[in-house]
Amino acid sequence: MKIDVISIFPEYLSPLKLSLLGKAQSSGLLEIEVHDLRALSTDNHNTVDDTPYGGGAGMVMLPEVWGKTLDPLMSENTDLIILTPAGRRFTQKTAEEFSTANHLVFACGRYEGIDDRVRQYYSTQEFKNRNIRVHEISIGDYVLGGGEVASMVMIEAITRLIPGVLGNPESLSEESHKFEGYLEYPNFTKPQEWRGISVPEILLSGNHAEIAKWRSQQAEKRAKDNL
Ligand code: 6GU
Repeated sequence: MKIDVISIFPEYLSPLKLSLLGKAQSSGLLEIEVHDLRALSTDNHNTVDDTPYGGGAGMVMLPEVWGKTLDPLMSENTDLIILTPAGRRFTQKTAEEFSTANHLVFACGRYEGIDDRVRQYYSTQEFKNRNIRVHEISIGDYVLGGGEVASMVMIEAITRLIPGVLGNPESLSEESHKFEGYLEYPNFTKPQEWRGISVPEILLSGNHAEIAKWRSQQAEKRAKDNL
């Protein structure tokens, strides 16, 4: 999978080089490229935003600099993801859908967002014919300063579903088959007793059927408590 991320703060995305994502890139499973939006700004001040038509608070990101940056990245079979708190909610299901994608481009907006004509332009028939889709996505009901952290959340959730990226593929199939990716039971390891608190007896019993039953009850209880 190829991933491009565009931001006015490319250093903000440096964690993408670390850990499992770093390994997946050195092994060639994944290629992540971060682009500085200001690299293609046209004036001396590297302006990327201006006041909104119609008035109101804040600044809007200029379509021209986004167009110049996105045009060379829009290859055949690409999903363009515009990060915005007004977008469709990102879930485990969305992560699964994007995990089989060929090429993801993340457009990280700042300020009050990107001029809507950028979304409109890359949604036209010309781009549909080239197998290019545009998505506006939010990671939850709260407002962040920009799309950078949201893009990293999505990239981590999506890429760990790519075969070979996660260290232990067992943990993936347990998640998806038993708990549909979001419910989990509580886990314990050594020692058997820690600060006066013991590991639940059932987990030491060796009775795998009973352990599975207990775990699914616990997962269900957690899901209810979190409502
Ligand atoms: Cl994708 N962007 C911003 N700025 N805030 C958010 C978000 C995205 N998702 C939730 N809040």
